[in-house]
Amino acid sequence: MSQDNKNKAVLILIKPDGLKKSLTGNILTRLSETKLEIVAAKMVRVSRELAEEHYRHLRDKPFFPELIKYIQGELHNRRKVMALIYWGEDAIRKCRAIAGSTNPEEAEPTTIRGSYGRILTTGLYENVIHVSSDEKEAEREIKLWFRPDEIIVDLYPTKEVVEKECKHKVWL
Ligand code: DAT
Ligand code: MG
Repeated sequence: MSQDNKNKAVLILIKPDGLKKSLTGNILTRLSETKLEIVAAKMVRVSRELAEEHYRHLRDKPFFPELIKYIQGELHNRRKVMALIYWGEDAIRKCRAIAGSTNPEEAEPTTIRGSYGRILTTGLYENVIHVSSDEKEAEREIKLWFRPDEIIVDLYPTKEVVEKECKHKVWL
C-alpha cells in the first residue's frame, strides 16, 4: 500500500495570515486546479512543540523564534491553522507550483504566495501557505500533524495498540 503512495501525498497548511486575510476559499480553489484529492482536513491550535518540530530544519536560523510565533498565530492574533493532505499523482510538485517560491517577492505573481504573501519589516517571509518540500518531508510532516484514523486512505504502514487508562474526551 505505502509503495503505491510514492510522491502522492503532501501536507498543506493555511497559515494564520491566510486565515486572517480570509483566503481559505481562494486557496482551496487554486489548489483544486491540481485535480488532487483532499484525504484529510482539520483546524489546529498549534502548540510550541508542534511548531518547533515542524520547522526543526530551520532551528539555527536567526528568524526561527519569529517563525514559531508566526505559525502559532501570535503575529496575527489567529491561533489556528488549517491542515490538509492532498493526494494524487505528483502531488508535491503540483502543489508547490501553485504555491510559488518561498520568498513572496520572488514568487510568480500568479501563484498563491506571489499574490498574497509579503515580507515583514523584520525580514520574515509571510507566505500564506506551507507545502511539504519533498516526499521524505511530506511523510514526516503528515505523521506529525495527523493520526492515521484522521486520513481516509492508508498512506503509511500502521500498527494497532491498546491504550489502557488513556484519558480522552467523548461526546456527552
Ligand atoms: P518552504 O516553506 O517554501 O518549504 P522553508 O521550509 O525553507 O520554505 O522555510 C519555511 C518557512 O520559513 C518559509 O515558508 C518562510 C520562512 N523562511 C524561510 N526562509 C526564510 C528567510 N530566508 N527569511 C525569512 N523567512 C524565511
Ligand atoms: Mg519547507
